[in-house]
Amino acid sequence: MPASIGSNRGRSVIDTALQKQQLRAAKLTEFVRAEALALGFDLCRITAPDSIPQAPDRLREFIGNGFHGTMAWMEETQERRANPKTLWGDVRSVVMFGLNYGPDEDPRSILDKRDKAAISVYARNRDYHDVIKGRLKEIATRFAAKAGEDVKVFVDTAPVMEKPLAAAAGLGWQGKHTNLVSRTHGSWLFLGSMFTTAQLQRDEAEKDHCGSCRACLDACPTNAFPAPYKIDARRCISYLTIEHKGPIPAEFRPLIGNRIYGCDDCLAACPWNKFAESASEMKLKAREDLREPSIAFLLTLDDATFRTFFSGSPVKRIGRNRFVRNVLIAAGNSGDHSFIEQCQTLALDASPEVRGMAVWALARLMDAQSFTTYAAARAPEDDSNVQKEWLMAGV
Ligand code: B12
Ligand code: SF4
Repeated sequence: MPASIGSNRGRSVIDTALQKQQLRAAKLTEFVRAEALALGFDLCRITAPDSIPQAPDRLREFIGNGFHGTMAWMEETQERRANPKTLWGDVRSVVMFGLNYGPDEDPRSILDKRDKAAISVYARNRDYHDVIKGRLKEIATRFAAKAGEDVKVFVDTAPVMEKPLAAAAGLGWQGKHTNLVSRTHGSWLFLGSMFTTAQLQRDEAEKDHCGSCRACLDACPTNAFPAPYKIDARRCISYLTIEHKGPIPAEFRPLIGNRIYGCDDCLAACPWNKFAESASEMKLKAREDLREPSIAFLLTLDDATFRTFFSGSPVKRIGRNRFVRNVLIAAGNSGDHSFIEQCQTLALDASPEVRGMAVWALARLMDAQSFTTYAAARAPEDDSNVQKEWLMAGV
């Protein structure tokens, strides 16, 4: 038999095998997308594990600059975070999911209501980690059964660079505020991912549509963007109120206003949000009592009432002391003298985190004469951070 006939036959065997593989990939891709939409995700697109070659250098730069602050876990997981293949050597496809959580009204409207406290939109209901993880696990179970392949699902806390991967999959692009922006859902998207050993059809990356707009950069109250597309987390109110333990650096306290858990200003400023409305019935709705909670009420929370009030909410994660520390900053910024009595009670709290911030709030709310008289009668203080607060208050 002439060699050319043999190699033609060989080629056609390979072609048929390839066609079969492609058909299988197409069917599995269709399956995962349909499951995602049925479970209430707004977007589902696929990328390759090696689609973010620029991420390792950018993450190195971010950590090298110290922009991660005290989030030591970012440093510890750097290698795995920057490269999906290092996290899981067998992964062949990365499926990225987006869930719209666009608010019904402009979340900035509460910032002028000085007796109210602003909880960022993402934290106004059940913990999105639980919601998304639950849905991802359902998809993963069905997908693994259908495909006979291995899967792993991740949301937020795993060492996965969700934003660059979502951009590579074409869910949107990383905006100048560094978050993913979508043409259909603006800046209000949660992200999650499913890694799998299955070969799936890959989607195209999305282009950057920020243009010359710099609304998000100008909206930031603490100037947390050293340059477009780069964030110094140490200056971000989200980091300061959620991740940062102990006293919040004094320079940021007046700028925090009444934002007591996270911040939405850069997201809310994004012009692409006009497309964020979603008719989905599975969209997370805000808990009514977390839309505009009163500072006076939140200052009364002890450990037990805090846990009950924030049961199932992401806010619970930071614990009562850090939370009340944040509420005291809002009280100190309010100019509302009716909070003085509550702040005086909290200046005697068992937690130094709380006592210190109560001193700061009192120094702002009381007139100089009354504060001096009050300080002269203060209880002895052995915590060095609280002692510093009294010193900063001029006592
Ligand atoms: C650490 C973290 C934070 C930190 C640091 C923020 C940050 N931007 O990294 C803090 C606590 C401040 C934070 C705050 C918030 N977070 Co957060 N956070 C994360 C987490 C866990 C890791 C992010 C990370 O890897 N950062 C490291 C840096 C280096 O990576 P990067 O941000 O992608 O940085 C890239 C750019 O700088 C880019 N870059 C550099 N130069 C250039 C140049 C150009 C031209 C381009 C295009 C890009 C580019 O390259 C870098 C690497 O890709 C992710 C979950 C996850 N596992 O991904 C959630 C996540 C990013 N957070 C989220 C949310 C919702 C928030 C808040 C809105 C919460 C709130 N309301 O308070 C704020 C938003 C603040 C902001 N403007 O980013 C969502 C964002 C969803 C989305 N649509 O993008 C995520 C994805 C969680 C989720 N699963 O939904 N967060
Ligand atoms: S979340 Fe708020 S503080 Fe953080 S970068 Fe955006 S606007 Fe600035």
